[in-house]
Amino acid sequence: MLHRTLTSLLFGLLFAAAPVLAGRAADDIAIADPYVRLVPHGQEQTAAYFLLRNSGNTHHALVKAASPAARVVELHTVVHEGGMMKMRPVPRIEVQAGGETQLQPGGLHVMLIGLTRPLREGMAVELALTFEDGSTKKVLASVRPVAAGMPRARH
Ligand SMILES: [Cu+2]
Repeated sequence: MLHRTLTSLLFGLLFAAAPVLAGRAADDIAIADPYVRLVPHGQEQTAAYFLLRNSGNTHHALVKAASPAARVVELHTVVHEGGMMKMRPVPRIEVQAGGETQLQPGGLHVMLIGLTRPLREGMAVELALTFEDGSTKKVLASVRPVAAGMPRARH
């Protein structure tokens, strides 16, 4: 009887503590295959792509990105408008609990505007990704050629 009471008390405590145990985005989220599109010398902007994998039980959102490789870094998506593909800034990129969000050419991406030095294939570009809960994760994205075309910038 006592054991039973203790067990239910324990379960009660665990249940009550669940919201407190919500994981930090920086711990819950893994960044897979980060890369930056190689662009010709003289081109001032490019994009970074990666897979956001959320292994936690909390919904997270990427709200900011920064990089020493670019003067301005924005979160973008691509929209189809009047038969044209255009890039648009987005305030956040969502990652469902236990889910994945893919950044890829023709879709969501991190826009690097005003490159601070020319890119070379294989170069590592540091990205600092900040999530809604304030936690930040740093990743190294390697520069590589991307076959798919990039829509014209409309910043
Ligand atoms: Cu863009």
